Amino acid sequence: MIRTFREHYARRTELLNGSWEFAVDSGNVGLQEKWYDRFPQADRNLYVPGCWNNELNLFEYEGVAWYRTTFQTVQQQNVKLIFHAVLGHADVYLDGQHLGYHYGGYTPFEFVIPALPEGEHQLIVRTDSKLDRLTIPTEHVDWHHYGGIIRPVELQILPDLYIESLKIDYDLKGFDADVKLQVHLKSLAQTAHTTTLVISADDHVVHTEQITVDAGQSLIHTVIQGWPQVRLWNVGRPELYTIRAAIDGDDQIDRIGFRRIETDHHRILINGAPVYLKGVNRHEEHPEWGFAFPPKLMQKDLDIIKELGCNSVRGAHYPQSPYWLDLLDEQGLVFWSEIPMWGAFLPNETVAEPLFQERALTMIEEMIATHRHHPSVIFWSVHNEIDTRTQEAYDLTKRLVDLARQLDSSRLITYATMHPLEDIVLPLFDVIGINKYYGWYEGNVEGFKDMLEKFHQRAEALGAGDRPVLMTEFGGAGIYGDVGWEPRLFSEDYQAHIVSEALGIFRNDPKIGGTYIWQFADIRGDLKSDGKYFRDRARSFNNKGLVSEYRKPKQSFRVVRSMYRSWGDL
Ligand code: ADA
Repeated sequence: MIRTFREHYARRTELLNGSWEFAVDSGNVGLQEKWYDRFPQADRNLYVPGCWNNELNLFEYEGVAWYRTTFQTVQQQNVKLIFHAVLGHADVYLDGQHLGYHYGGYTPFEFVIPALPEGEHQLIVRTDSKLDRLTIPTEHVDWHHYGGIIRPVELQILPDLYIESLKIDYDLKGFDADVKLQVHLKSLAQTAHTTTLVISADDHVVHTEQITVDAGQSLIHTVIQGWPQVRLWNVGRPELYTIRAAIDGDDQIDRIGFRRIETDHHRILINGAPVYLKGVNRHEEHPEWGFAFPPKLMQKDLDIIKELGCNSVRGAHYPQSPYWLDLLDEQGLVFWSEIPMWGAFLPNETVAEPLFQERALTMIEEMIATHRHHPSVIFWSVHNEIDTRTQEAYDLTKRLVDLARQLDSSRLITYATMHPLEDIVLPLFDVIGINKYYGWYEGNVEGFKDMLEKFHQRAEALGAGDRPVLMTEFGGAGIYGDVGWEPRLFSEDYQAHIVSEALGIFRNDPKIGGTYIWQFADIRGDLKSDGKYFRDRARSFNNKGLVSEYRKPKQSFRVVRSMYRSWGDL
């Protein structure tokens, strides 16, 4: 499942999920030997979507690997292949031809193949999960960076005139919305085609029109309408609209929710009402599935997060599955979406590199294109913990922020800083996220008070004193099952102690608009945890979860639940 609802009724779609042939290419000989033509003897079959680092004897493999499957067309057909997410570098070959290359990991890319002949087709993907100084994330990152085709591969059959995309924007005044619907039509035909465009909202037709698209042309058709008295999407009280654009033989469905996002008096306002954000950081990761997180477990993660009393989730540290965001849309939780630029050890030379910057800009663009219709998403975050004390970071940040604003002015632009007292980028943002670990990496929990006092003064001095501040990371490790009589380091007791003390301090600071505990669940740690970068990776896991990697609650979960639940949403 890609979404919780169907995206097409008219278009034929099929998931190429299942058993694909798989071969590791550690010597990187596949390209010279043209594996894309004659796939080698496969090492084994792997289930797609999946991560190879969960499979036998591939636990630590980082590098190149090849996947192969076949599919059938019953007549000559226009075909679209959508890769909903492949980690790292991906080269796609169809019947021995290179279709294209994509770099990234958590966003879709696609190819349209007009008039593909009838018969069996060989689809090959070369992936490379290797991290280096210019990948995003770079080689120094604090999660296990898996390899593989982590989200579904989809095959679609397109008519000669098809809908390339549907984009919906709106302006909201009270309960009245000015809605802008943009239907992007594409022709693969030899002659002009006239079709009837029908747009409906929740099964009511709102617009019908005859449209002609010339042979081989592309056309963006815009419809602007006033929709009075819309139902508003609110935290805890979600209201969704299903929008369908249909032409003869094709359609595209998406969902939106109407809400206005603002800030005032250090609070996030949704539809004019302040909402105190009670959240956790969630990696979309599990010991058995890696990043190929199955929908059933997303539902369970959400149930646990709701049980905890949260109204918000930070998607640490990359764009998460559309299915997950659909669930948040449906349940009325708000989401922080970010690109995987994880910077605690990111050198300034890397930050200034053109290739690194281009990759980051593309990631922003793809994240916004993929998630723009989800009402749950209220923040676009451009990076996490890069060295925002430097001019290099300022210059890159400005480019990323400008692009995000240009692509979507309806959301708040933010980031998470680990240098709150020296940071020079504060004024660029609508909202500021602070990551600090008093009581764990530095000092004791009381240290937050002093740091926050100084931070507020500094923000004021830089002209950013009015921004809501969110505590986007804090916490400490608690090894699941390690409980005792006193709060020792690494025990569940100590973790519960520092998390609850910190929450109390933040709740009493009127300039803090919400809290995201690091983190929801324990995650597999960095492969190269040789002690050089991290000091607390027992079991090679990041053990700061409120629940274990198998989602069993620790003491901290129970303590946070009683606090979050008693706080209300305001
Ligand atoms: C950082 C980082 C997280 C995680 C955390 C920790 O703040 O953003 O990804 O590494 O620290 O556990 O130390």
